[in-house]
Amino acid sequence: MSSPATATGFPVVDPSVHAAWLPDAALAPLGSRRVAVVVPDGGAPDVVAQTVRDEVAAATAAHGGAVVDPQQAGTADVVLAVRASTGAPAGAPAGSAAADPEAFTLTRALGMVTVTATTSHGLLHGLFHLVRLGEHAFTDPDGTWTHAPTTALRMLDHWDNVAVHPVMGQVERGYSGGSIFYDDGQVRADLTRVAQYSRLLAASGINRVAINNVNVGPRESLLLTDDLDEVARIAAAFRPYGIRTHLSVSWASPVRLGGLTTSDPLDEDVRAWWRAAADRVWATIPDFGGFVVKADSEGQPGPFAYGRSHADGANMLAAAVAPHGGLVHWRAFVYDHTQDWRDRKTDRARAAYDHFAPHDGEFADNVIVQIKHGPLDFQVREAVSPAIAALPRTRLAAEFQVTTEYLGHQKHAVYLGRMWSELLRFPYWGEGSATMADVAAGRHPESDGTGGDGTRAGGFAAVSNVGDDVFWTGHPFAQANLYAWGRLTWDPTLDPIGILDEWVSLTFPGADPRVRETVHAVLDESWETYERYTAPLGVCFMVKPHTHYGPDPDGYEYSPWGTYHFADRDGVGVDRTRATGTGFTGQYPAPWRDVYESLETVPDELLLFFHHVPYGHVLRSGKTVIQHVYDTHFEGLERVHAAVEAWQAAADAFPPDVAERVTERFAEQVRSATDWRDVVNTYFFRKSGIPDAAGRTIY
Ligand code: GCW
Repeated sequence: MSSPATATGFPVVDPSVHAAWLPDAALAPLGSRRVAVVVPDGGAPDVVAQTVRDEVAAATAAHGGAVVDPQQAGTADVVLAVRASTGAPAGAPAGSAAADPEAFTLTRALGMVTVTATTSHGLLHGLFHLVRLGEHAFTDPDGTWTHAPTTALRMLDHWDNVAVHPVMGQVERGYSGGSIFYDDGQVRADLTRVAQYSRLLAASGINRVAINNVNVGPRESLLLTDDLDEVARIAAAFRPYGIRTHLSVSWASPVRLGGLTTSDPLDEDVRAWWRAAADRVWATIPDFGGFVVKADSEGQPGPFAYGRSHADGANMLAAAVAPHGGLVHWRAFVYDHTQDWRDRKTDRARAAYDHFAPHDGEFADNVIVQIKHGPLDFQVREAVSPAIAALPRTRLAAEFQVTTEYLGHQKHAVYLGRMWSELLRFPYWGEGSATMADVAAGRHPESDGTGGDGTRAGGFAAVSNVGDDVFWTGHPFAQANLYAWGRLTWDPTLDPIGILDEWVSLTFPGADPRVRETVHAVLDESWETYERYTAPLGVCFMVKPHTHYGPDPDGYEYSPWGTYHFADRDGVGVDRTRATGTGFTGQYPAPWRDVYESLETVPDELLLFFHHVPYGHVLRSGKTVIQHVYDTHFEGLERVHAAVEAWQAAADAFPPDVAERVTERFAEQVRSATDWRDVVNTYFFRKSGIPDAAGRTIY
């Protein structure tokens, strides 16, 4: 299974769970060398600096290297140093890489490797950078490189419940067992896994974690008050690796917990209640990050009940946390979930923009409006959210989902690095323009007329896929998604296939080359494979209601959730044009508002997201829509079979526990993908009456 804990008892690891991308052997290249850690004298080192020391001590003890006294640093192979200046050019402009407190500089010269940073956090990132580079850190050509994150806010959100929810379970949309934080109504007594998790996250680039579900139930509400000491224990487990803790809070807390009769954000008692609550939180956890809020969304309470806006609500909380330097992540996932399916005018895709764009400029400086990457809900293929481009004077976070709610529940092998990379690089104002990642990093081109200098960043957030499963993520290969998310938040321009390579090198150090080849064969294009056998051409939501696993083309068609595809005997798709549809295309800046509006220019893969077309409509690929549906569904399953063959030929090259779990998952993927192929093909054949040109079996 995983590597044994080192002789020093550090790092804190549970040897009975999989080591993910930090097995002992991943630290061998560093640990076999003579390493000096130099942190400023005077007083005790801060907790993160101590972590760097402990990591080095443990690695060198385990792998035959040595800790070199800082006074003798000149004799070491590796020097890790916090210095007031990293030697980067003097007067580095604010916002430049060298000025970032998490930045580090690596220099390889004359047989010595030096990593310098101005803070211990930067040094910790530099340490893990060395780990990632492996032997290359020491053997590649000489040079100097500075690395800095694209944004200071790189967050994971847990949808973990304290009490087991009767429908959603311990972890909402969690497919990896129970919660690492809570067990059946309580914070766990043993937080070893949280400590181990924080180390994995720090090594990937994450620096903030929200520890409870955005749907905040009565039991979960108490984390803010009665259970603060328990939250402090969790924060203490994260702190050594530089990760700050955030809480999801219920908008109704003043009523639920404070005994007030209202949660009206303009009510003075309500404001005082939140101020006092925030004071207690920061008194208990001085480096606490802030609150995440899902308000007026899917039944969660919010300011609408008092005739107040989202800006009123968010700003009231912002005022309460501001004296402590706290943040409010206010989610924009606001739409009518009690829609009448007969109502053809209401378009859920429009909702985030319609609710939030009018309030641009009203949100306080410490409010971050958190917007899902797509206008619907983490579908395998949907358009990018136009709201992300529409609030130039608001700090925005782009929200993603690492847990695969709509992408196979970590039973299907689906690598999401390429999908996220494509979304993060989406140029909102046309080729070469600012991207989704730029906007999240505070570089909106219309920001205050300055082009955005990065100082008003909202960063990135994503829903974690981790649970108490022995592999952390159910499917061992779903670890790659968590790793890739962290890496892309640090640098959204990284090549996602290169990230997968890093993950393989770290997770399976020294493995048979077939391991790397097989991971690539199975995962590189697995996103497109999944897309091929599920909902076609951006039509979205053909999943089974509630569980969101497996095919059910009409599952949401006559429901209140606002997710319809309008398939009939003649055609399919949602008319979101300005000319004849819901007008959604008009929410995009040029050129996309016109690119998506026109059948001539809309990309094939998003055709049915924007247009309702007859089955005989010819795609830009030259195929009809109906033939495309049939072909992709047959091909999708064939690609799964090919992945299984590649897997079976090399399974023996993987550790036996990994091999066993992956083999088991593939059996389910084949079953489920077969179901998808046949249900979707049969559905469209019965609707349209048009046979498959290739005469294959459709039921
Ligand atoms: O994707 C949907 C999920 C809900 C979730 C909601 C949200 C936490 O089906 O389970 O609730 O989104 O993002 O708030």
